Amino acid sequence: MNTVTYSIPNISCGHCVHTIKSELIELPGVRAVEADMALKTATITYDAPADEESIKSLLKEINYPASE
Ligand SMILES: [Cu+2]
Repeated sequence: MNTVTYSIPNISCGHCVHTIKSELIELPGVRAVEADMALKTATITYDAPADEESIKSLLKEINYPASE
C-alpha cells in the first residue's frame, strides 16, 4: 500500500474536491482519496495496478494537474 500527496493548484471549491475524489476512486488500485480545499492537496492511497504515473495522468485528464 502506497500513499502520495499532491499539490493541486486548481482545487478551488467543494465541487473540485468531489470531482477529484469520485474520479480517482474509479481508477483500479486506488483505495482511498482525500482532497483538501484549503490546502489544495489530494492524498491518494493505492496499490497495483495504480501507480503515480496513472494517477497523475488521470488528474491531468480531469483538469486538476498535480504540481511538482
Ligand atoms: Cu471547484
